[in-house]
Amino acid sequence: MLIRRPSDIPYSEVTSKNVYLSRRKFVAGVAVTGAALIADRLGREIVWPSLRVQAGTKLNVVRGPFSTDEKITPFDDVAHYNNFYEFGTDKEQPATLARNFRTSPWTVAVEGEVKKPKVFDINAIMKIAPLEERIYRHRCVEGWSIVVPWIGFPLNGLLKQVEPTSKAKFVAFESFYDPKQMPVARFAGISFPYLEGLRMDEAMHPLALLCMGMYGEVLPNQNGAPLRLVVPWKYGFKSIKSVVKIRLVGRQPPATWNLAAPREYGFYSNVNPNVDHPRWSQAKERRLGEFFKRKTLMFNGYADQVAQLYAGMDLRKYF
Ligand SMILES: Nc1nc2c(c(=O)[nH]1)N[C@H]1C(S)=C(S)[C@@H](COP(=O)(O)O)O[C@H]1N2
Ligand SMILES: [Mo]
Repeated sequence: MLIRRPSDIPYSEVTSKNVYLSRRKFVAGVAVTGAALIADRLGREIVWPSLRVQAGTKLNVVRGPFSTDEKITPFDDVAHYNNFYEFGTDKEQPATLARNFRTSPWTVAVEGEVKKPKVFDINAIMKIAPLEERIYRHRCVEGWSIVVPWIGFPLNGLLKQVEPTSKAKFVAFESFYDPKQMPVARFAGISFPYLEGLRMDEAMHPLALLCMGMYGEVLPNQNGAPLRLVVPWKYGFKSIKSVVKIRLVGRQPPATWNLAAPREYGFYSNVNPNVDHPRWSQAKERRLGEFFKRKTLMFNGYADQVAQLYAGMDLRKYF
């Protein structure tokens, strides 16, 4: 996990905010009907359920809550500086090595301590709730951050569909893994499938986003298509990509980085400038595309929304 110098980053100002905003205006011009939530690149509506959810497909979105008004990071930075170890450990590898990743058809099993376990098709998931655009800060434990207009709806919208029982205390997430499509994964030094977990109240929190798109479009493969989590008050590795299984459970589930190096990566992994990683400080961060570092904020700036989830917990012990 190296932090690259700004001069090493090739895509910095390639897509400006203006280009993104004009794309957005284009999307806004597409007619919205109850049935068709998606349009293709020419703005033609695609009617359910024939949709193939493919990177770059335009999405019609409503404006969601919790957005920051900070400068949005250029699309090309966010799509070419990735951690997705299944497709390589260098930041620019996933954009190339995930190009032919098959994300359609795609299903997600939601099971465990629930009254109505179900295997959802990705198209059915996208119909559960209106797709919202939410501009969130994202802070990687390696010390870089980005501001991204994600598209999705609260994770709790999916969880409510299966009716969790009172025994459900945590939610376990599992990524897709296929060594044939991900041949370089075996050099990554972590085990696959990639696993993550949240406490039930964290998973039900309205900030926790089930994410299917960014910048007005279906997610690029390297950003976790067709479905990922975005948990903005936690370090980036909690935002698991390309999810295929969600299991509600009674006990704290295993999580990939916590398994690999438990002293370095805790289960909670809330962004916390006062608790350093054993090998590097978490007090500051560098926004992709910027030169000077900025101070990292408690809970990544979402303390007003989430601090009460951790009232009375020792955040040095539960890091
Ligand atoms: N399946 C999977 N999910 C993953 C990772 C991964 O290697 N595999 N990396 C995590 C890390 S460390 C970060 S910072 C974010 C990066 O998301 P982005 O590439 O969209 O910025 O994805 C997270 N989710
Ligand atoms: Mo990360």
